[in-house]
Order: sequence, then structure tokens, then C-alpha cells
Amino acid sequence: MTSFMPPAERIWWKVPVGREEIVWILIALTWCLIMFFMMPYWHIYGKQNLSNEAYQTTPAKYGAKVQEGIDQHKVGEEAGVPIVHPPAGSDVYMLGRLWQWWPILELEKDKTYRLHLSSMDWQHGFSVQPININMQVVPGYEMVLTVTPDQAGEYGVVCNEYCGIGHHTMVGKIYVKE
Ligand SMILES: [Cu+2]
Repeated sequence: MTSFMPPAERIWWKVPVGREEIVWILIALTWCLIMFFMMPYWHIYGKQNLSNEAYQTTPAKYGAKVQEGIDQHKVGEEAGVPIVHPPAGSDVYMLGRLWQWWPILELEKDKTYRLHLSSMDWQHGFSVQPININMQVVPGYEMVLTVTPDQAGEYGVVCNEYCGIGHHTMVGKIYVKE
């Protein structure tokens, strides 16, 4: 019998299911359930990427917010890149563009911040080194990560989404102070 032909027995769903088929259905169902419960479990215990919020924006609007943060909280400059020390617990802004993470952020240890990210031009990947934080950064969307740095030091930000000839030079910095 092929699927083009009607089943021999009209009320086919009353025909008992073969043992082998039942076993396969149970194996598949068990695996589905394991995968299903692994999602929330791994989200909490798997040290995965952070949960984030996302909002629509435009490069112009987002760029203005970043500039505002720089104007209000700039504390220095490093090779032409402003260093911004926002108040503990506040919203902090960083942007990605060809080929720069802008500005450098200076955060305080054990304080919680809302870190906003967006791109001015193209898709970039926000990757914090040496810890495992990776986010897609795309123009038109503003991502907000709630972060609490728990170790002082200097963190590197690299772009992990190939974005053109200067991709490998696209490095930024986050300082976490005691
Ligand atoms: Cu990039």
C-alpha cells in the first residue's frame, strides 16, 4: 500500500500500533522531553549567554544616546577613544561600527549596569574576553544586557562577526575597577 491509496481498513486509527513503533515513539517522546527541560535548566545553570532585552532604534538615535553618555561621564581618553565612567547602577552605552567599539567603559566591581549595544552600520559580534559573553549587534536594534561585573580587571571587546577588511582591528575595552 502506498500513501496514494486509501488504507485497506477504513477506521485505520483503531488498528493496534506495532510494538516496535510504540518503542520508537516512547524513545522519541522521552528525548523531546529531555530537550525541552534542558532549555530552562541550561539557561539558568549552563553559564550561557545573558538574557537580553531588545528595542527598535535607528543608528542616528542610538548614536546620539552614546554621545550623551560620553558628554556626561567622560573621564579620559585612550588613543583618541573616550573613556566613560557612568554612575554605578546606571544605563551605559556602547556602539559598534566599522571598525571600532566606542567608547571605552569604566565600570565598578559588583555594581549592576544596563549595558546597551547597537551598531551604526553593519552586523558586528560583541565578544567580551576572556569571559564568555557573545552578542549579535545589528543596526536598528538596541540590545540591553543586565551585567554585574564580579572581577576587577581589563576586559577586551572583540568583534566576532566578520565585518570587512578592518574586522581584526575592531577591538574595544572595558575596565572594571575595585
Ligand atoms: Cu565588526
